[in-house]
Amino acid sequence: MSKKILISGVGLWTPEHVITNEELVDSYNAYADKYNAENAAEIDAGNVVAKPHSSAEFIQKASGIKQRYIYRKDGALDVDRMRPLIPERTDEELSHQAEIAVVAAKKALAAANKKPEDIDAVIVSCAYTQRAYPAVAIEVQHELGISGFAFDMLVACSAATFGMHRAYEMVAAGNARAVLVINPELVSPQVNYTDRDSHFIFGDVATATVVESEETANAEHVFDILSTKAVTRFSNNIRSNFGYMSRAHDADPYGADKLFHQEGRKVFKEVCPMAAEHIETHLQQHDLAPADVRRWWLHQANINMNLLIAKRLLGREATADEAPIVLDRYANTASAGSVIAFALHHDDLQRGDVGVLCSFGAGYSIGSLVVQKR
Ligand code: CO8
Repeated sequence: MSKKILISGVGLWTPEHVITNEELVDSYNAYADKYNAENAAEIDAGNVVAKPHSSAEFIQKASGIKQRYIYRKDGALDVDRMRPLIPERTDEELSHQAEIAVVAAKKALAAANKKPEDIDAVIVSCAYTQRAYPAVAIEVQHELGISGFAFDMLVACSAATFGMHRAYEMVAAGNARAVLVINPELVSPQVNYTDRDSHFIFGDVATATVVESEETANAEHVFDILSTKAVTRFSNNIRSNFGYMSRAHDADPYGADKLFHQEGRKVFKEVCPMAAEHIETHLQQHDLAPADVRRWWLHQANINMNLLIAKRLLGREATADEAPIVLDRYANTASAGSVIAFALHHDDLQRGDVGVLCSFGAGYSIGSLVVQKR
């Protein structure tokens, strides 16, 4: 390919509300006690399983998460509700997800030194969109005053990287001068706060990147995309069954299987080797070895996963400078984790430094970009 395609700007929106592990566990344990008291007879008869207590120590040790951000804190910790309270907006108002997308997008545009008229396409790529249509991306496009076209795409944890892949291809094909890829990960409505196995995992955030060609780029921190690589392999180990079919089958549309649920241990065991092999093969395409990589912006689901993958690749532990961790603060933010790491840890790299941005998760899906500081 003759013209180089690059990432020229990144934006990050962080919610103002925080839930610490301690707050989350206190609320869940109060809920569990109430549930067990209300169901005491059925639990004693063996018909209902008692809810065990959660523990802040377990959460930090098993995942590395200390806190998470949430778009609206009201309701999520209320033992009589256990889900966030986010008032519905009218069709005339900007939707919640578009609102957070716009904030991240504006920051990415500013970082890339771009105006709305410089952008030809908008991709909103994330784990959930709040409605089927009109596409949230088209709403965002309208709000920002961008011409051209926009669309939504869903690839769970790999939505952000897969979105950047599509942007890369669109710019390479000459179908767009510059593409805005936005990841408004408003995941808290799908978290089962009554399930101790998963109540701690997720946080809300929005990230955005600008992908354009070297012909138009004029920002301060610019990264050539050397190539992109993706793989998917079907697995039921991470699943959410919520969807429009609920109305037709009469099952509870908010039942536990309709929310996020997973076989966390299996995911850990199956995804780690898959991700390490994927990254190694991707680097080989450029005659690069893991030791040649200055920075790893890895998916942020579990600190032990990231340590293991980095160790497999490097043969030793990666330093925090080499493979920054943001999930202690942000928790798992679905597809945005690696982009948050990139947003917070990219401007110290020197010309020629190589970095790898990689997501892994539900699907299974793995998406990587090998980039080089210009
Ligand atoms: N407090 C105390 N004990 C607990 C808790 C808790 N909160 N939770 C579980 N335990 C108990 C378990 O019940 C178990 O007890 P026992 O041994 O008696 O059965 C014991 O602790 C050990 O449990 P696990 O084996 O499950 O513990 P792990 O060490 O495996 O840790 C993790 C659990 C942290 C979930 C870990 O397995 C993990 O992170 N795995 C990787 C999962 C992963 O990366 N998934 C990706 C999901 S994200 C994604 O793909 C995006 C989806 C779209 C976004 C959705 C947004 C809503």
